[in-house]
Amino acid sequence: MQNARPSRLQVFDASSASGVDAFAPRAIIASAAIADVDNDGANEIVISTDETYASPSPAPGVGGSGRAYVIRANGTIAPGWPVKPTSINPNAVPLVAQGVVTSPVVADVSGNGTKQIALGVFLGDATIYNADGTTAHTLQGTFGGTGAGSDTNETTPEGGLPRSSHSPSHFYVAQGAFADIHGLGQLDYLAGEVGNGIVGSAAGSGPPVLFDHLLSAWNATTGAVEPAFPRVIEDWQFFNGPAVAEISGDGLPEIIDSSGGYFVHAFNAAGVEPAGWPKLTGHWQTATPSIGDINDDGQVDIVQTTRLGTLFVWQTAGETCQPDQWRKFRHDEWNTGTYGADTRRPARIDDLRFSVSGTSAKLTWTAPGDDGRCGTASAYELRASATPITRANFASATPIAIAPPAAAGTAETRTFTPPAGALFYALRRRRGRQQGADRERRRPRSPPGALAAAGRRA
Ligand SMILES: [Ca+2]
Ligand SMILES: [Ca+2]
Ligand SMILES: [Ca+2]
Repeated sequence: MQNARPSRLQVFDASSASGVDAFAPRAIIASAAIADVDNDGANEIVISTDETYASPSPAPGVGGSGRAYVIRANGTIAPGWPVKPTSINPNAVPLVAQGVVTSPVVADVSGNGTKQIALGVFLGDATIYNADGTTAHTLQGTFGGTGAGSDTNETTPEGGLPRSSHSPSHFYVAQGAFADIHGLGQLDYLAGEVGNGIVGSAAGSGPPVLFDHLLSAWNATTGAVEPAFPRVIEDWQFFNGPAVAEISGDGLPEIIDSSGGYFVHAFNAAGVEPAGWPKLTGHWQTATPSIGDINDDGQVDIVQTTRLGTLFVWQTAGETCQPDQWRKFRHDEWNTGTYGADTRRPARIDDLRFSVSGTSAKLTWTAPGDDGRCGTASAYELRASATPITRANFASATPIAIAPPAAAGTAETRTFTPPAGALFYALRRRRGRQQGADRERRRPRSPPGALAAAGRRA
């Protein structure tokens, strides 16, 4: 996607579609989501734009609306789209605060195959739309009064509960995410927001008006505000947003969220941060945190870059093999922006050994997982040949049936009668079921595993 004016939505792989072309009269600074929104077997492109229109307005003479689209693979706009979310001021700052500037996020909230899409226009309400463009939930950012979120129980200026006087909250330029923050198989929608004071601040001259910066969370099924949210954070979330993973060792996910205010927070569904959090970087952060086990020690690590160019990495107590949540900007390695998209290959088999025992051949290796070194792959494909086996000629080598995979990390041994003349063996594993209950009902497509080869004498 590029943002020359007028903007074009360009598909760069010409073989994948006949062409998606110009439709937006203004810039696109959001990233597209790619998902089979209508569950017909073909992916759609979900994209929002900087377009703004004077109507429909939330009130006469005030505000306007933005636009977001679902584009089918043949380049046409899907029925019911674009949606036209309304704002009290959708045209505040050229490019960065104009229309729907942040990236739509997608999830199968109800688990029936069709997807929901969450997005927000600048100074509007975040909204969850159905696949057909109808509104599932307008996410009112109301909070406060008494109890959670009230002035009286705000305990800290940062990381605490918002001031009720700053209700309602408004969507602006922070990114959103879907995640199962309770670990119960029900999704929440998360987004950075600002308190209502920004409306007075935007109204004109005079002394600065203070307002809370917030991390908001709603039950995506009901649209209700989570009781422990929104949380107050220090500063603007300028095109960054939350990432989600279990990092404390208690099995319940944390929402990792940063801002211009130098801190990286890790709130669980109750709004509580683990010991040692938040982290101080001392810099303005403009990137969504990324989560993965970068040193392969079985526990996930959190990576945060800062605007001044420092890269922070924190080790955590969260198991590497955990249900997938929202581990980076745009969710996954393919940047689908879609909760549940499974883009992880099985880990490489890197210890394949071959030996001969009488008339039998024997292969040994350590079982890879289904997602990296996690889970159980669905099948092995063993091939033999008199000549070296490569990815290109793998399919033409002689297949040898062997028993299916054991769980990741298991020592595997298979003995078999070698085909006549076989000198080389190659082993590949195929993807299996998703791990975690909430992933079993989704049907993502997955990349095949890499090839492991062993050779010599049969
Ligand atoms: Ca489709
Ligand atoms: Ca936790
Ligand atoms: Ca690690």
